Amino acid sequence: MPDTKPILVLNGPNLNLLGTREPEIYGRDTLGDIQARCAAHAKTLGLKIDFRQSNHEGELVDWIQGARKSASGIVINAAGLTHTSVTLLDALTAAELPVVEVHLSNIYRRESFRHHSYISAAATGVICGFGPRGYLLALEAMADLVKPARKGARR
Ligand code: CA2
Repeated sequence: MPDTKPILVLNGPNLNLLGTREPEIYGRDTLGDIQARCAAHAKTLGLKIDFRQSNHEGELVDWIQGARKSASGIVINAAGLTHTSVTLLDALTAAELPVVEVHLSNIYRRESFRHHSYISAAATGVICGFGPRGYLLALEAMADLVKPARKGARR
């Protein structure tokens, strides 16, 4: 029986500004463009997604806590909270779900304060530096993580 719970795709503070500023770092796609690409790609992978953005750490925590029951995995770009938030790490750890951390930019080519991610300790894997395509790669990884039985399935 396939897992029908959606993948929660979470976006942290200021990602609602994508496409309006700093295109040299983050590209020209808006978050709406990325959401549309994720939805289309998820369909091809047989996944459903629940795509959200918040500028509020507590709201992200509430959504992660809810995901424990309502989602089969979490893709997260925690934005600036990546580098500051033990709280998000604790929430992601408690969710006990597969987690893929995504960043549009290659955080290791940028300022040193971006080189450390608190949330990576709760992530199954991390994808950074591929722009919006990173979200699609994360969904591909998630498809394997939530449907491991597919490997041996009859075609
Ligand atoms: O590369 C990423 O995806 C980041 O998570 C983006 C964060 C940054 O703090 C992380 O180090 C890396 C910043 C998100 C804010 O995005 C903006 C987009 C347009 C204009 C201003 C901010």
